[in-house]
Amino acid sequence: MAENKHPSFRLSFSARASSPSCSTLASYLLNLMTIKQTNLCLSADVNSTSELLKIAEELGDTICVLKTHADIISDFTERSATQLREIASRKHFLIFEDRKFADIGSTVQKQYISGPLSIAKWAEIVTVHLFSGPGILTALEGAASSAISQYNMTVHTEISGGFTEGQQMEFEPEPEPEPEPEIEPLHDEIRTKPDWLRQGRKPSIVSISTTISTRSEPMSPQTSGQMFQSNRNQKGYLKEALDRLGPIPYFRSALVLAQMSSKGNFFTKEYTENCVKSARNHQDFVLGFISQRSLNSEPDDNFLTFTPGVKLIEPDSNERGDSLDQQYRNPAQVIGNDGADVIIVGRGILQASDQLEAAERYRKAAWDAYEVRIMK
Ligand code: S5P
Repeated sequence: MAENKHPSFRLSFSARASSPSCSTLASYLLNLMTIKQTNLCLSADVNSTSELLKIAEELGDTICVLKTHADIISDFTERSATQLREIASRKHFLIFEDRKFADIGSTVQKQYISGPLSIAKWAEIVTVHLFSGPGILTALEGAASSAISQYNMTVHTEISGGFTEGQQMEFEPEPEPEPEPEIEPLHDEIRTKPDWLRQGRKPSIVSISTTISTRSEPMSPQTSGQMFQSNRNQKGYLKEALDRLGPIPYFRSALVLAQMSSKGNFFTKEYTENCVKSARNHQDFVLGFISQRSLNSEPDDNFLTFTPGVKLIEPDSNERGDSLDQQYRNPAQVIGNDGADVIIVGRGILQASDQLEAAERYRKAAWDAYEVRIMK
């Protein structure tokens, strides 16, 4: 019953983006979703870089987030990440590496920022299990802060221009590897949210091909929510609104796995509640949850709910899962009834004969369910 739902159930994404409790990245994502009218995250569970880049290129306009499992891509290198980042900035979606960190703090810091994957360099979002206790969030947040500081102190040349339709993809030569960032403890002055944002202002990012040092500039509150109310029918709206939103800010966030979609999983109510309590202590870093329903319960909670185990299922179909205990529900059910914000879809799109048509169907189903929900 909508009457008993948390306020975030009925608030628009753009209104939630303006909330003071919203981190820079969450605010950016919510505004991006509003502009592109998509709350679809594609789970790009493919085995090669070429498949990954092809699907990102072809479906990038329909999604707000692209989720990877880099460790199943047989030829994944730093260059794959650079190429994916180029598509993400041109097609406007965030990258989410579904790493499911679960070890002690010292180990996850290394897994996050170094090794062959060096995830912190290219993925805005990662997933984390809290089996090892809430300290894992402190560790990852510290490593994220170090990666951000390192980035801000380095001169970056971004690929500009992009590809024109039909142009063969040619990629930049492998860049010189950057030195591994030193992992610093989380000091108050090194936070993922800068002072100007704490004062209630949202970022404007100046887009130039070469940027030095701090890239987020304080500025007018122009980029607040209502500016991004959908008005897609207006000619040129999409490009203009995306230009105004600016490039993806260099921040890092985590999604806490608080519930899973698989049958017979061992997640208990108490464990899920502890995940939420821990997340509240890391609001700048925790974007939200991987869960089957919204877990916002305190008045100020503004976590985003990403829900996997989603498929467009015909009422009389028996496709409610796979042979390995995955369970599926419809977008309307998870968004409309259970307050999910973003649906995560893999095989429902990847196995379709026309992936673009399928992605558009999922995008529309999820967006329609969201619009109905906020009008309740
Ligand atoms: O509880 C979960 C959590 C995750 S992140 N259930 C899931 O299925 N996932 C991920 O979502 C899973 O690792 C896979 O990448 C995706 C679902 O894929 P699909 O093909 O079943 O849609």
